[in-house]
Formats: sequence, structure tokens, C-alpha cells
Amino acid sequence: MSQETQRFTITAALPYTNGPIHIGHLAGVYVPADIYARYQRLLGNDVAFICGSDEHGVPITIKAKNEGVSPQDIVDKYHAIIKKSFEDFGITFDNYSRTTAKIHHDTAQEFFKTLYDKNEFVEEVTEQLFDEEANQFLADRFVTGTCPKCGNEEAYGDQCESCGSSLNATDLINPKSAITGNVPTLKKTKHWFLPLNKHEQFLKDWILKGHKKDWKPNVYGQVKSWIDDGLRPRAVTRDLDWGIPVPVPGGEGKVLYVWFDAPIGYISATKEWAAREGKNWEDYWKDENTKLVHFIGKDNIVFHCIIFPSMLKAEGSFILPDNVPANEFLNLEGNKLSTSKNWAVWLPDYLEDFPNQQDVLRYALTANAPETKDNDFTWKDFQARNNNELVAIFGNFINRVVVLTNKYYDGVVPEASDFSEVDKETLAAVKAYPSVIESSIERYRFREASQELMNLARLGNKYLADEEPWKLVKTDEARTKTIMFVALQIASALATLSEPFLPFTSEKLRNILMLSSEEVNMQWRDIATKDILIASGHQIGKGELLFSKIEDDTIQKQLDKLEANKKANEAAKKQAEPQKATIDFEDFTKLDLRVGTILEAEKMPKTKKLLVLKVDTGIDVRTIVSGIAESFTPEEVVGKQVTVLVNLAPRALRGVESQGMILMTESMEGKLVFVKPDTTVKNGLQIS
Ligand code: B3M
Ligand code: ZN
Repeated sequence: MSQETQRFTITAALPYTNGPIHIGHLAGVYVPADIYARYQRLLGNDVAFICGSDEHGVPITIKAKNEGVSPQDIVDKYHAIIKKSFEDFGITFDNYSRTTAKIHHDTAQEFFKTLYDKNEFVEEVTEQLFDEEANQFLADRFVTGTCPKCGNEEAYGDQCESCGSSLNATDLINPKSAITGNVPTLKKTKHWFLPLNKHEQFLKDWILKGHKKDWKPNVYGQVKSWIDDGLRPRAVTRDLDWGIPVPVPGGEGKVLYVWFDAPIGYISATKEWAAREGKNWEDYWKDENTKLVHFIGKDNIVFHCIIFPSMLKAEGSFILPDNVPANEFLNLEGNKLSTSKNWAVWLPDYLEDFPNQQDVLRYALTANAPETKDNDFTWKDFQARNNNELVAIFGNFINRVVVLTNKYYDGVVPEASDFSEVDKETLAAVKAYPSVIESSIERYRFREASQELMNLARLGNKYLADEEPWKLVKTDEARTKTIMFVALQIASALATLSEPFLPFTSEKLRNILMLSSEEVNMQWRDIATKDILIASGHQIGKGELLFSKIEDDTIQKQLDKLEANKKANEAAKKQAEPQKATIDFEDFTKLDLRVGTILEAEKMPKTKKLLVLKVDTGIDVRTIVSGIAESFTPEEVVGKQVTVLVNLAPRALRGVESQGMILMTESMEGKLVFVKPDTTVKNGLQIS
């Protein structure tokens, strides 16, 4: 490795394989990590970008139980889905592994054994929560209760997602089994504890005294509060059957705690990759010159800044993280993203609705990333970022440069003559952009960095608008050629500098400019040092539109989809109402229920919910007002057979007398549906 290059081990949080990934995962972890990895590679640095599926842990066993399959079936299914999503979105892991891989089991057991042999654990028999009915211990997500730190009533046995605290299950107030709902009992069991209290001084020196000045305030603040509160021993084994077996005497029937094994997954995945590439994995985990950077969400801070560093320190031969630039959470249309409530934009669904538009989502999520506080993703903002920035600025500039170069010079980069002052200032500004964007990326401020990239496109747009080559082309050929030469330099700079943020667009732009990486292996810093990025005489291609406008109805479809998901979830969760008070047969015989057919329908003016119907009840044709306008259009209900309560006293609704009631219920999707005979019958027949 030449001395000016730097080696990086860049890790991204291992996603649990209990479901597909959504935009929150991309925004919080994977897009920033990929921007950083791509940028470091463009600097010519030696990068190992590592991730993989986190396949142990209670959420997976709960999902397997609910679906009546094995945990291995669950992880196999979602490992493949998640891996494909990352590939589809251009997340350039050097290795995406999985924690059920043998190399990981071996690495994690070896790590545990090393700490065990060094007496780094405290072996202790303690009372743990136990579900008598399910006959199993309750740890992690097998138990919920009130967080003793913040009062969140849905805290888990190992962590509170609301305040991020790591907990022991016995800390929970009013614990409840997630398996049976029962109140747990206490039962003795032996576990191995990592005595974090023993590492308190090391953590204080390494983080607080070392004053990780470049750690993000949201990260440093959380870590400081935990250390100040005092650290306690944490159990690193579990009484579970899904996980990595504890490799020491007395470990039978026990597995490693998922948060003990998962971070070691970064190491095993690096080993797997290094073996494949003929590299030495230890360069990436044991060389003090290597920078280790963990990209995670804020709920993983305690594990990456306290527990894993303590494990690495106790083992003794590993480097420690240089930075842990954790992001906060992304919300969706004002509500928390939720897998269980299906309140999310799943990556496979996005690609179905927006084929080949990965960069639009990457850009919108980066420009609006929850870097220092929770932030909200709205489809309106997504549309605005695309239409007002990617289409109107970036795409528009490139399109004008390519169209004019083809129109005036058959696509050949023209010869420049004397540069004006504006030309010189513009070319100087282009040279400054690599370091402008660099200073944002080096501080993990990717929102800011993405806006600086857009400013470079703005500079190009402004330059063309001010210089107006389309006006000069007839009168001043030399000047026009110089303007187009300068504009092509800006376009070429964008092709390289956009790669971390808009990888698919950068590839397209390189191809349009015919700057294939073999020919012009443009590196990040070349933009600042080279006087010519694209030479006169170079042939460029015909071009294509890089982005297309997103219309309102496309966005409305997404909003409707979210609403439908929400309704379906509410319906699925709806419990049956308790039975009403008992009536006697006499009461029932008073109801006169008939089959009827809707002959006409129209919306009740100035209302959202009401349709005015003409119904043939077999007795007569009468008017009935029904609150179904949000579920049906008038056209949809004409001709439908329905159940009508015909002897309900007439009622005036908004001035219309309604003579009866049509019986409805709700579908699984939360939509109103008619209660009706399952075959066509004669109107007027009684229902009894
Ligand atoms: N599987 C992801 C999460 O908590 C967790 C990360 C592991 S990184 C070693 O959502
Ligand atoms: Zn809490």
C-alpha cells in the first residue's frame, strides 16, 4: 500500500433477516456507508466495506413460530431478499456475508473461548425471567415491559428502543412474556457476563478523555450518559436453541447473545472476503494504521461504542473504531417507520413502482437524512427533490451540454481559445469542489455534501445561462467553442464527483461523455489538479435524459398505498367487539330484513361519506342514504344485491329521507363490503 493511501474497514449494521429492508434502513445506515466507501475508493484508498445478515436473535425465532417454519427457513428467505436489495440499490459491499455461515460460528466461538480462557467473563448463576407455560426463559424480545430509564412500556429484555438503553430482562418493570402474555416467574440459570464495569476506565480514557472530537454529538452524548450512569455486567449467553452454541463446559443448551456474536460478524465477513481476495484479514482488524468506521442507527450505539469495544479491548489484539457516525431515525409521512404495522416503503416495492430510479431515492434520502435528529420522509419532498433538483438542475445542465455539443460539433469536444475572466473563475470553482465536498464527507455530513454536489450542477447551469452559447454560435464561433469546452469540463467533473451519491447516474454520464473508467481513470483529486478533464477532439455520445419528472398522480398512488396498508393493518388487528346484550326471539322477529337491488346511486352533495341510493326492495323502490361513499363510487354499486332492513323508521339525512338501512361489514383490507346472499335471489325475499 503506497504511503499516501489509507486503509479503511467500513462496516454497516448487519440487518436482521426477519423481513425486507425499507427506506429507513437505507437512509440511516446503508446509503451513507456506501457514499463513504465509494468516496474513499475514489481517493485511491484501500477499502474493505463489510456487511452481512444478522440471522440469530429472538425476532427471527418469533417470526418462524408465527409462520410455522424453521428459523433457518426465515433467514434463508430474507437473506436472499435483503442481499438482492443491496445489489439493486448499488450498495457496494466488498462482502455481504451471514452469521449462520460456518466461518462466523467458528470466529465467534473462538472469540468467546479467548475471553473465557483469559477469565474476562464472570460466570454467575442468577435468577432470570421464566415463562412456566411456554417452559422457557425469557430474554431479549421474548419479554416486554416498562423501561426503568424512560418509562417506555414496550421496552425489550435487552434494550429499550426509545431511549437506546441496554437492559437486563430483570430490569423491566411489569414484565410480560411475548410468547404467552403471562407474567414471568424467576428461575435460576448460569450465564457468562461481560463485566463492563471493569472496562469503565478504559472507555472513559478512550472516548471521554480521548474526547472523540469528531464523533457526532448525538453519539458522544449517548455514550457519555451511559458511562456517567455507571456500567454493569451484561450477560453474553442465552438459554435459547437458535444461535451459536456456547463453546465451553456448562454451555450445553445455551447460545451466544446475538449482540455478542453479531459484531464479530464484521470480523468473520472480513476473513471470508480476504481469503477470497488473497488478502490478509488482520491488516483490516489488527493494524493500528487501519481506520475502522461503523455505520449504524442510533439504537445500536451502545453495542458499537461500549460493548463491542470492550470485547475488542478484552481480547487484546484488535483495533478500536475510529468513528461511529450513527444516524437518527427516519419517519414516514409523520409516523414512525414500522415493519410490524407495514408502515414502510419496502425496497422491492419501490423498484417496482420506480424502475431504474434508485438514484432518485438515494438522493432524496441523503438530502433529507436524519443525521443529527429524527427526520421525516414525505413523498412530496421526494417528488420535489427529483423535479426541482435532479431534473431541473443536474439533468437539465447535462442535457443542454450534450445536445449543444452534438448539434454544433457532432459530439466532438471543441478547441478552446482565450478564456474570459468568467471562464477562469468557473474553472477555478470546479477545481475547488473536490475539497468542498470532501470536507463534508470527512465529517460524515452527507446531506451537506449532496447539496455541494448539486451546487456544482447549479454552477454549470448558471454558466450556460449567462454565456448563452446558443446566441453566439452564429456570430462568434471561437467564443462559443470556448464556452462549450468549459461546460464540458463541468460535466466531466460531475461524472466523477456524483459517483458516491448518484452511482447509476454517474455511470450513465461517464458513458454519455464516453469517459469509460479504463480510458480516463478519473480519481477524486484529479478534478482539482488536472487542467483538462475532457480533451478537445474527444468524441462524446448522443445522450439520454438522466431523470424524468414525477407527476402528482404518481405520488398520490404512493400515498393511497400507504393509507390502504394502514387500514389493512388496523383491520387485521381489529378485535371482535364483545357481544351485545341478549335479546329474545320476539325482538328478532321485529326486524324485517329483505334482499334488494340497487338501481341508482349518486353522491350526496357536499358530503364525503354519503351515497343516495334507489333500492328495489321487492316491496317497492325506495330511497336509502348509505355512508359508503369512501369505499364505493356510485357506478360500482348499481346492480348490486344487498341486505336491507326495510322496517327501520325513516330518517332525514341532509334533507333526504332515508327509508331503511343497507347492512355492511369490513374486509381484511379495512374496506366496507356488502352483506348479501352468495347467489342472486329474487328481490323482496325475507332474510330470517
Ligand atoms: N441486527 C440491526 C438492528 O438492531 C442489528 C445490527 C447488528 S450490527 C452488528 O436493527
Ligand atoms: Zn427507555
